[in-house]
Amino acid sequence: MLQFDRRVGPDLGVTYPSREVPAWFRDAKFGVFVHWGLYSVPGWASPRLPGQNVPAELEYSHHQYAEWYANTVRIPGSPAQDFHERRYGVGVSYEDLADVWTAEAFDPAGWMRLFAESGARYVVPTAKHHDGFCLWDTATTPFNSARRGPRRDLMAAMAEEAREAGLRFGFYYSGALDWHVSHFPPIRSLTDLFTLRRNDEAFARHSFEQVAELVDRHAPDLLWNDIDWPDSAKAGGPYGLSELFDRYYARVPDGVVNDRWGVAHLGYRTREYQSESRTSPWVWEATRGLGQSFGYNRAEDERHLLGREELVHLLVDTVAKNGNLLLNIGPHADGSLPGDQVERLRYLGEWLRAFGDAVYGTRPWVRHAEPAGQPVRYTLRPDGTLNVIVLDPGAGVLTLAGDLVETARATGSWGDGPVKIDSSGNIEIPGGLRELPAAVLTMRTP
Ligand code: FUL
Repeated sequence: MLQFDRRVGPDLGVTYPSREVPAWFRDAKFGVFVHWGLYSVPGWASPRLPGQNVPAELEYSHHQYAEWYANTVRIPGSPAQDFHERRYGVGVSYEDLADVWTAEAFDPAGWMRLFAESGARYVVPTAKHHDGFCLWDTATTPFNSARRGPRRDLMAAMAEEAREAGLRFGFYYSGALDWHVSHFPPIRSLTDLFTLRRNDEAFARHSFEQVAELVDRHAPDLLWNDIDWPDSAKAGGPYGLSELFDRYYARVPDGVVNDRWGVAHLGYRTREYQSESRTSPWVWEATRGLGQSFGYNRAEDERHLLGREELVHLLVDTVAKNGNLLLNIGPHADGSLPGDQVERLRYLGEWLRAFGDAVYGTRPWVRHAEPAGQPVRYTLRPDGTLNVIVLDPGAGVLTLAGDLVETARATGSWGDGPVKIDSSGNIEIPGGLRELPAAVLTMRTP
């Protein structure tokens, strides 16, 4: 599994002041990531079951992320190359696929309504992934969705509809990797990943100009950069990274950035297919696909996807540890959303409509869980109400930690009347809550 957590660059003698993560981001808790691009046309990667590992030397030739297709397909003998030749024929390049991508079922208003209904408070589509194909009408390259394929400024449509649906809008951008303008051999290892990338001034300017276009046009609430930033821009100067941050924060004073710029400017930390083990003092964001890829992977099925209950538990666990969940959706190339992903979003939305008060706007409590015993997670509401989120309500009984029993006796509630609690501190879980993936007991803070 690839991990790119917390990359901090060398000391360049330039200060990138850390800014406080804005309250809207801390309160939002749940966002939808969208990996949709040219890579959704083949929409294929070597499928990998949850928890299944491949030897390190096969990690890239059998890459589990479908959005890496443009790289994987160039590795001789890779399963993706085989898939590509069978599907498109020898001699058809990845970039040729730009002309067959029509996105005819793209319904940005429908997407955003669904994301809002699923309980998300922000959305982060990929503006440009490592393949270099831009999903907006850019002056920087003709390799973009207004000139090729969909013939539409997809980012503009998404930004507008996101806001219409009441969502904050950010975008993902691949800062130092662009396989369309950089001519390197394919990446085959983690070392390659950080060496086969552009660091020169011309490329730094290219990245600056691309992000600046989107910042100026859409005032994004969030900048989600990936795989670092060209080194030559890190020490300042025109088209430097600090100039980009200044421009961004001038345009969006309560904007926020992530931690993947390769400099010591930590907006919030990211974790990919991974969690923190306990409450983090840093605001962080867990991200993963519903399956094992971000981009749509037609080789995946139900076995590769996170279950509905697991999804609720993932959100709750993340929030209890001071994190947000940025859950990824991988649309089909035509813009329709895979049914199994939609179904999970709806399920989460239903749970959040009932129990959102235990999630949105909360902060971590003194501990996120109990070291042993029944699985619960804790969050604290702004008014001091403690949420005890029970992850196995089907057990029928909740055995509270000793220090909570008296408070629960005095102030505990399942939402409709006082709790039934016996002398050893066991609480009956009402029948109507037992079928749920998680139920919430509230009480005043002890
Ligand atoms: C990684 C990328 O390489 C993946 O393709 C994906 O975009 C993930 C969110 O970040 O670093």
